[in-house]
Amino acid sequence: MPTIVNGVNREEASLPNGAESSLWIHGNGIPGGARAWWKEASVYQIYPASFYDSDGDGLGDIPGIIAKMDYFKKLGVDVIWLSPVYESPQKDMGYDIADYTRIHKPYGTVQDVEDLIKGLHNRGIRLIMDLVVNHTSDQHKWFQESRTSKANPFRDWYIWRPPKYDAQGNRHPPNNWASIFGGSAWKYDPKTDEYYLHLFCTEQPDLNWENPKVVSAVHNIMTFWLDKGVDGFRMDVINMISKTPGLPDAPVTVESSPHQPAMLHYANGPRLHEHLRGLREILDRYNAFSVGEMPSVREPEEIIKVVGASRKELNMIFQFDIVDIDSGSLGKFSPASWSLSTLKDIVGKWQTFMIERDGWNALFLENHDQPRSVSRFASDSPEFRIHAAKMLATFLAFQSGTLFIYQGQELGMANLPKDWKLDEFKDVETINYVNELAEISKIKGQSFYNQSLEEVRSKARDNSRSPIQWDTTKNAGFSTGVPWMRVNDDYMNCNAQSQINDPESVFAFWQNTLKLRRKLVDVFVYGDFKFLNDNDQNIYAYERSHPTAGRAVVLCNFSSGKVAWKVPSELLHLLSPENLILHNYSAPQHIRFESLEMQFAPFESMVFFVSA
Ligand code: TEU
Repeated sequence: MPTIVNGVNREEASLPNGAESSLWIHGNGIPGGARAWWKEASVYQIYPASFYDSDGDGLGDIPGIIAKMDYFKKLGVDVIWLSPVYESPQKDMGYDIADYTRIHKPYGTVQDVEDLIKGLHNRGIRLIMDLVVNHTSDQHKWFQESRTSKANPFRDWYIWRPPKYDAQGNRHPPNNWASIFGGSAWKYDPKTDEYYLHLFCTEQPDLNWENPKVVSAVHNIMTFWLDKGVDGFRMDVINMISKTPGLPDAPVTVESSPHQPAMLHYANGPRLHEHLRGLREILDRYNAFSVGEMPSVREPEEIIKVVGASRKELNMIFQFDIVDIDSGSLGKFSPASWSLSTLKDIVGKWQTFMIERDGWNALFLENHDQPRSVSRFASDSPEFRIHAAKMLATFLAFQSGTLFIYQGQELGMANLPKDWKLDEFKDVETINYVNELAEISKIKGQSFYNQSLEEVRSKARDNSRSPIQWDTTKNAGFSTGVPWMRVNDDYMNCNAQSQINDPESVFAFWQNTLKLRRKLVDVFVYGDFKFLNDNDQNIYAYERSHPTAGRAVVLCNFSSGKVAWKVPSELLHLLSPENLILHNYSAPQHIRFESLEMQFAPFESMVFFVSA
């Protein structure tokens, strides 16, 4: 019988090559739990506006994506996640949906989506779409009806409340919740003398999931697309659909503001799991994939209720521990430095927790809401960008979980230049914040404004929304028209055409990484994880192992310096050149055994493997 400690099967795994036994953490005796296609998959996220413009109107479109299907095949991804392409006034780049069963005209048609599904399936690639059902656009017919009168049948499809009045008779919102995009989370509608809730921008009214008709309408949206062959969904802020009954005020945590962060009242509310089980029933009819986006929730015990295999809710979720690592106490645009030891703690926590509890991770460092990871977590300087992008690929891709790559990450695309004027930034979150900042700075002064602006430039969602850099022609080959957003100036040095046939490119490195992950799936997807939680502030080292498949060690230098790393004695025999299976430098790396030290070049990463 294996030794059970705290309910976890902690046995001395019989490691290959007589390596010293180590404490390996795995769950139900099967490392990584039951096998499934969605666990082994790598997912490539497309932000349609910026991917490829086929008709020269300056906006990416679905025919443009269809034109690039062989690119996805060449890269070696298994699933495409398509950010919203539905009919929308585009106040939040399509995350404000006016009709879930029609396509935003500049993007194409439903037929184009069907053609995309067919073309991808013919290439053995699946398609998941974005399910944005915490809110709609204020232009959705449901909301247009809802706002006409309190007696309208659609009134209760949204969250309306009467005003509050103070002793002086001044009108106020129903509670003190702040919108995530700034200001109050309530918008007053004079026609019916009530406020409606919008956790995001005013044009994104929250749906009322207490209304069974809303739940049923969402189920119908899912089956509409699943019946067309869509293979699953990424579910936008799905943990916000259940709010605290009574919508009580949030505690005052920002003294200077009348509006307070209220995540405790809208993240993972009391009926969330009931609703998620309802969505899962639909998904299971199609063996469909689900990844939920769950900002503002950190507790592993809360998250395992969603992604635990036995819970029958979602396959996995995006949790925000890593992408919030540099958010200060006043939110994402307030400064905070981060350390490698914090990153180690986060990754170690989630890797071991999900293996122990038969849950599943979604692995990501970038998406359309985040800045470029090479700029944020490493370096986008001309000297280091390529090695740094490859090192981050190594860091991420060999962890246990489903791997997500955001468009352009496979090329090592970087943040927008620091000297761009603010009018190049198009995102509603950025614009709202900069306007708010201008007001605050009237009190806090110019230096506060300048410093805060630097944070905005580093973290704005716009950084990852500039057009994909395809080649060195006008607009980097993205569009023959005027791009909706300016192309990054570095496209001459960073573009797909110069990389797809270059064995030393970031693209080629991702190709190899995905091949290795697939080839050693028992180790890298299903294997155990051992975190080397050493205090080294430069080297991130972790081990993966599967009793019958073998053992791997992943080493990443997160610094721009040449560093020496004291090799743990139990790894010495493994870290030899003949076991090196992936290296982001072409020059061979030699380990100096006598001093038990390994020398790392800037942002150097290596993966060593020995079979069982
Ligand atoms: O984002 C959820 C969310 O919390 C965002 O506020 C995000 O975390 C933040 O912008 C990080 O800076 C989802 C979508 O991914 C985002 O694009 C939408 O704007 C938002 O929901 C509303 O649909």
